[in-house]
Amino acid sequence: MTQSPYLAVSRRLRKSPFMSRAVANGAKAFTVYNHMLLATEFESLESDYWHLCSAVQVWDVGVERQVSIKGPDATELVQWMTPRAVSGVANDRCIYLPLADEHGKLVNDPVGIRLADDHWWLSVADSDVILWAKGLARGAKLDVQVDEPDVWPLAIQGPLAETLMARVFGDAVKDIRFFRYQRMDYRGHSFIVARSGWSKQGGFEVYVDDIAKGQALYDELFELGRDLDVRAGCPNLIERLENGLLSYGNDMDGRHTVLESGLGGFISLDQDIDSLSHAALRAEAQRGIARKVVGLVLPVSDAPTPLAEQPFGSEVSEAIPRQLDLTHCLGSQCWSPRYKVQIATAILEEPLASETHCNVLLADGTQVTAQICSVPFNFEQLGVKAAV
Ligand code: THG
Repeated sequence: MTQSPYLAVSRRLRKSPFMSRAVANGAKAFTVYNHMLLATEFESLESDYWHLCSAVQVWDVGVERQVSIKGPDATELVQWMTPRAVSGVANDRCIYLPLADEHGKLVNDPVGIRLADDHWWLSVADSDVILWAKGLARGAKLDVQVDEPDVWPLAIQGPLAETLMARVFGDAVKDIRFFRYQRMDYRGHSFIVARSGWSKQGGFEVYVDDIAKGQALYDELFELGRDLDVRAGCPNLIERLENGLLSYGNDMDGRHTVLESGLGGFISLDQDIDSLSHAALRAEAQRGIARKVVGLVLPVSDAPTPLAEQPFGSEVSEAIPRQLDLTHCLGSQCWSPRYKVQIATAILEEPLASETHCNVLLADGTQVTAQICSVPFNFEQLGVKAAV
């Protein structure tokens, strides 16, 4: 039997200051994200999921790199990069910002953090936003400094996250509203603490900019959370897909426009803003959106079945295929232990995208009928009941 290949980890795969703790706490699998390693699984995808939905987890999300944009023209540059209006964003706010190029194609979808009138962090998903930002700044001769500071976010997620965070930071964390942040003292260091994070179970993110204090914080969260069954965790595929959190590079990428990616609700097309993608996106909205991210619900009864192999670069282009070959358009997929169905995203051309059903050819050659729906999934509307 041939041994399966392993990933050779060199210095180019950067590590966060919490890497050894994640491994000691049982991280089993990693992916590569922003040239760093990101854990994807601890005990198992499914048991991580149930735990996340019922307790509290500490996630090393140091891969969420900060692109710092600072200077008199900082807001001008950020506005150029996103079709969402940003000038009115207050200095204690986080805001979800689709970034798009002059064709309206999605470059990234960071959380923007406004630190000061002239200072932003873009907490980026997996693409090299910093190079694009530097190029735009240079080309337009903007007075800004663009760099990547040593900041490694830690996420505290789950229904008991607030209880745990209050034990460490005091009851004041309870006053932080969704997508707002406050500077909170921890052993004499001021950390940015936001109510945010890549799950729908509630929680916080601490932007760790001091390694020693951050590691002490990590350890203290585990000490003070023992009775809450705190565990190390990571963004969970099942939880985020069930709840419709899209992942750049998985569900959509630089080949797709902001509107095709289903992010039209997060942009300001009716406002006159100076943004690189504005004209292209307005024209697309007027013309009609040719394809879009949809959800698929497949009545596959047994646990994780691979739906299709997905070589990068292929795109579906037929009109309504009688039998959809997911090789060409599949995004993320997982088995939902709550709803006992397979769920996935796909990018489908119109008019197929607006249909309610299609036949899908699975990797093993069998064919099933899938429901097509919008994302986030509305399981009740689809007639899919939680089994637990
Ligand atoms: N936190 C931080 N940085 C990040 C992420 C994060 N960088 C990478 C990635 N995640 C960026 N993408 C997203 C996508 C969705 C959300 C956050 C970051 C999100 N969306 C909410 C939703 O869809 O319900 C709320 C959006 C809103 O209402 O504005 O939270 O998680 N630091």
